[in-house]
Amino acid sequence: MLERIRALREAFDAALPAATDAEAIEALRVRFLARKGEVTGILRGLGQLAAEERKEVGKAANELRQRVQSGIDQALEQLKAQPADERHVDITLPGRRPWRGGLHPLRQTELRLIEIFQTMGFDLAYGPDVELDDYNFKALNFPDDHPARDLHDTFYIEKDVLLRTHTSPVQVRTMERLKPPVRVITPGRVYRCETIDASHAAVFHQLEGLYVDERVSMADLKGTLAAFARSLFGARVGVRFRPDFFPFTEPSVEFAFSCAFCGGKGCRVCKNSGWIEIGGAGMVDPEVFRAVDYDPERFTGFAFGLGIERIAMLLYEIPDIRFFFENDLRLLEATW
Ligand code: FA5
Repeated sequence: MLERIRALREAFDAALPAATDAEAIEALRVRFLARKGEVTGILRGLGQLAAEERKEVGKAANELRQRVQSGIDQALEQLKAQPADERHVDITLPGRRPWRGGLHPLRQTELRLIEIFQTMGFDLAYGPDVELDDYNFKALNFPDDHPARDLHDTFYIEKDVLLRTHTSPVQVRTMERLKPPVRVITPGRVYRCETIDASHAAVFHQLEGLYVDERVSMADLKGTLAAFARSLFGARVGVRFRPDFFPFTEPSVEFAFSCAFCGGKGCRVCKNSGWIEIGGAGMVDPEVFRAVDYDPERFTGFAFGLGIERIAMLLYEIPDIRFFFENDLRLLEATW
């Protein structure tokens, strides 16, 4: 037994100088002193020895235990005292990258749209989310109790105060402020008490455009929207205009872009039509000009309002509008 203790001491003395990092020191501790360690094993076996032998072996084993313990303590002390770059740290390894946030795909889309229209000469204008009935409806030629109001399921705050249902009230606010020529776009959040599905949300974003001057025509509207579609989706995108109705434009159209998912052949996303509705547009109704004191005999203008989510769905090939609001990292990372 004494022989074994001596061999262990020699093994420990030989191994200690090589244990220069925390991991190697811990390995020594486990090998000699842990519950199943070699020194612990000897100490445990003392009970089975004859009384005289026990005394001698016990003494030697305890000395070895102390030697190992103090050797390990010293090695740990030394390790702590060493400067960090000598502690076997590979300082050439690249550091851990901090987590970097990105812009939400809707914000990225909005910024792209703003850039395209700014290069065409449109300025930016903004209006409030909490809006007066006068701006959201009345000045836009929605008479009281007119059924067109039912198209917008409105969240009312008070009788004449509401969450705007579209960005069109900013047209009125802008024309009250500026004299023609006026060329603005107004991005923003809008609210409708809608049934939510793959292409409808209750809170979503629109971008409104307004151009008023002498001799602005429907051809200018079509050319502007077609140029916009091509800047976003390339020369092959199709743009379709169909008659529609809005109280504040006459004539009015709805416009659609060919479906980016199937190239216009028809698929689940475009409900097999090959087209995705992007927005409404038209020539500003003379009634709206009268409400803001513009002379309808002298000025004409076009306006359009498009859904930013619809464009983002096409750009990033996202088949369901609800993904934008779930903050799933797979979507946020894939679109950044
Ligand atoms: C309007 O809101 C008009 N203010 C647009 C307009 C502006 C017409 C200027 C004429 C002149 P509409 O309700 O169709 O129109 O909405 C316009 C676009 O917003 C739609 O084509 C669609 O892209 C988007 N949109 C409408 N409802 C939702 C919804 N619930 N969720 C997501 N996008 C929507």
